[in-house]
Amino acid sequence: MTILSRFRSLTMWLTFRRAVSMATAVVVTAAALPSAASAQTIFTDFASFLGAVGPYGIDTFDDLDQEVEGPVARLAGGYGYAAAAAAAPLNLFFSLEATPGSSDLWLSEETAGTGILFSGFGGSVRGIGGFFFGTDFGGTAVNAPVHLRAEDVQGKVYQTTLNQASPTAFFGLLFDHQLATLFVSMSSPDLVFATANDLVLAEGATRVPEPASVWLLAPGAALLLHNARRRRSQR
Ligand SMILES: [Ca+2]
Repeated sequence: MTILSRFRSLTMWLTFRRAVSMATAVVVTAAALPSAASAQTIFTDFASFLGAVGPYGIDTFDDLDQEVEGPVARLAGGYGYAAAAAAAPLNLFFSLEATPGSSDLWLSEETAGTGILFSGFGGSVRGIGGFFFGTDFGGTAVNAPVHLRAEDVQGKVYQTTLNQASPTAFFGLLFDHQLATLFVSMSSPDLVFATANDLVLAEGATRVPEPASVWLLAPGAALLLHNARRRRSQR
């Protein structure tokens, strides 16, 4: 993939330049915000994430055409969602080959600095994960920090920066409540494009009562038994 393939016209190039300058300003603002405390579990191991969640589906992006106009409706297994280039004047995505000739395609923003917004998850989706990293003009993965911002339907936010982001570095989140959005963005002004692969959407695991919970119920049961005996004795 060549540099020219990212910019098909002068208009796109100018739009891109404007987007980069805007993104730089946004990053400065975001860096000053503290991460809000929220209820979620963090995973950096793919297998551990899949073992902790309930039913899940994966969107490999391997079916993408070279350019996809967003927002685009996607499926991760049986779970529908939308992907969009947030605040992008051009809502386009590129799919990139992991290696030349490979059938493993990635989803990437076309305009550096816009980021990719994942949203519109089904009501049962509480977990999200995948491989989030940056790519250069040619679609090659580069070493650059990736910012993630996830929010559940109750407005609880989790933000983090992946400093070791790469196509093989997994990151996943499991919320206590339904997932609302995940925003993936780059802070680097060095023309790095936010990229994702193998997006996983998951339900929470079905919880069975733990023995400790059963014993907590015991005093209540004893009280009920006591009252029943007292009623009988009063007859
Ligand atoms: Ca892929």
